[in-house]
Amino acid sequence: MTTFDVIDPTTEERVRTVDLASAEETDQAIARARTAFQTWRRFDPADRGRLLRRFADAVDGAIEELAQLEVRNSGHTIGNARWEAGNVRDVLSYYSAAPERLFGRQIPVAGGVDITFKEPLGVVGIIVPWNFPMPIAGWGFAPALAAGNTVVLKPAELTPLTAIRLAELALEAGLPEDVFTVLPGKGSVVGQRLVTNPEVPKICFTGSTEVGQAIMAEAARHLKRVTLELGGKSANIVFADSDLEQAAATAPYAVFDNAGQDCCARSRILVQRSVYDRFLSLLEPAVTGVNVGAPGDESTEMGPLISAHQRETVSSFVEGDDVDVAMRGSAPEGPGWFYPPTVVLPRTTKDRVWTEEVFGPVVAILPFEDEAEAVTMANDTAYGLSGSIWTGDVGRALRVARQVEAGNLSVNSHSSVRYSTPFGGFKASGIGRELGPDALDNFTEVKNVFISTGDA
Ligand code: TAP
Repeated sequence: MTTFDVIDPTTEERVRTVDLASAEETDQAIARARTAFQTWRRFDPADRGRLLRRFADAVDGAIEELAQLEVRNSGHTIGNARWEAGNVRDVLSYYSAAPERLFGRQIPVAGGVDITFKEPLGVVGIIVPWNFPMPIAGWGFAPALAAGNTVVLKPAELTPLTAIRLAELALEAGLPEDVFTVLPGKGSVVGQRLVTNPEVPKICFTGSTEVGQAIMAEAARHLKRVTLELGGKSANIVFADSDLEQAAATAPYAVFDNAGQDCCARSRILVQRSVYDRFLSLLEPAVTGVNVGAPGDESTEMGPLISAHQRETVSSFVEGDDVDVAMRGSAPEGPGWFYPPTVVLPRTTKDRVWTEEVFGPVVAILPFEDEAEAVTMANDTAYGLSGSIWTGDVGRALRVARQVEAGNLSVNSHSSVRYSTPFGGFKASGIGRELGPDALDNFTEVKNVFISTGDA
């Protein structure tokens, strides 16, 4: 049996040793989920909804336990971790209404009645990254289960603990065995097998663009459905007519939250040139004021990075003679993979820190002249996940929002994610939508049935 030592990124100490599944065990779990699908899909829709509500209640009762587990496994601040566990509860509760509302259509035709059904797909494979272990798992399994699929979920090797607990809570809530299976394991073993096993018709993947591309290529060989939630390099566009104090005070949290390990991080700040200097001076206290420390402390705003490897990756964007650091916050010394909030002034729009996803607490700032240049610069990226627009002009807010090539935009706010609204990327940021009413379409196939009335 292969095992993995889960390490606390704050103390660098072992939290638990987890057994990793093999390719054969993955096949066996898929086969069991396939059998369970035959009954789960036929459940009375009201009962399926009731069980998902009980699962939501079980998560609600375990919020503090799950949150503390995430603090230790992932170094998330306790405030964030409580929100993340609460998000799983809310997503389950939102989709618990879906089984009774998976409406088809009745389409007028000659000679009979034509109706459509939204049929479940079968066993859905969900591959989760380490940056938001709980919410990203929930965004996959809640709508998938609600639509009548069964799920085999692979958490990231680094962060399996909350997913393991969620699977236990599902059983405690009364979900039948093998409807929702969590299988800790390596991406190259369990993840790969989920993608290649022909009994899994759908893969829901969140992670790096490279692995997402490889999964899509392999999925194409089997014509598997995919939802891909990949990286981002989102723009925070600040116009001169905005509430500059508010824009500067909130910008750090739009990129340093979760230590910048967030695909929605607004890691490029674009500021209109006429207010550029003033914005920088307002930004400085906001950056140095970010409280970085032990994630279990209630007042901490930013914890450590997930791993020593991730810290090396992040620092590779900043260390070097050709990088101009404008300002820097603080980070604790000693154990823990901390990295200080850092603001960089790129020399050109070709600099790596301006073009590549850092996935750490590093933000780059550049000025723009006018609205047209702001849009051009915002769109000058392979990615298209999210972004923010700060302006006092509602017409401009809508004009720019319509032109920025990204799936999730916010005006005078940095909000990206609500369980009741769709979330997903344009361009290299992904394919498909999670959350809101749209997610169910990604876990069902439309079936058309014509019934002759014999009078054609
Ligand atoms: P990935 O390698 O993409 O890992 C994401 C998930 O995919 C993990 O569960 C991983 O398993 C699994 N996986 C890896 N190789 C696979 C394969 N060949 N087949 C199937 N599944 C596979 O991301 P990472 O290496 O952890 O992070 C690298 C960079 O990706 C980050 O620095 C960041 O830029 C980006 N990233 C983006 C996101 C989002 S939300 N878009 C999330 C995480 C990372 P293991 O846990 O075993 O590796």
